[in-house]
Amino acid sequence: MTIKTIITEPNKILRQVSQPVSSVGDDERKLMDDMLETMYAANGIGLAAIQIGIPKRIIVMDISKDRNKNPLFFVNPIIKNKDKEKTTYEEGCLSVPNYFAEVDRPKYCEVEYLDYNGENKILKADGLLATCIQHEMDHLEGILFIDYLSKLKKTMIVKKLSKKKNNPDRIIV
Ligand code: GNR
Ligand code: NI
Repeated sequence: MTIKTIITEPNKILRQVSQPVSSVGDDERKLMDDMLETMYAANGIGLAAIQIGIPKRIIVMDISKDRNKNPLFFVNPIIKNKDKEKTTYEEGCLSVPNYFAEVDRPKYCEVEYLDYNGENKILKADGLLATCIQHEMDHLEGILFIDYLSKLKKTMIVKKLSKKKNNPDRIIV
């Protein structure tokens, strides 16, 4: 397994729309292994393939808090159902390092996808799991959480990231 470099804003690659995978084979599993290792190394709870520069509809996630890892793999995910009710979560993104902001998203959703073995699955998600899967699925469309902020906040973040010097640890906008 290999730890890959995570692409950060501003970078046009992050705006690409990712393409569906035709089947889950050894190449895709190798990619998912590398993505998971990269995500763990960066202390993230999710990662989309485009964040390491690969425009495929593949996501890895692990929202477990303890040492008992519980990785989830999503290939070609589709949202089947989502709540009208919204929930607010303070989101961050490995491609927008050190910046955090509240984002509203549907509180509950159902996602259909292929797993690590290429088997068709449905996940019913709420709480952080629902927030995270929707954040990751946005990456597949070239959307970042900062796109939901005011133009002023978004511009400020992108400007600061493009200078990337003396970035403090954690900035909540
Ligand atoms: O590590 C991550 N934490 C997080 C926190 C709140 C909402 C979404 C996320 S996903 C993020 C990792 C990432 O950038 N995935 O694309
Ligand atoms: Ni992200």
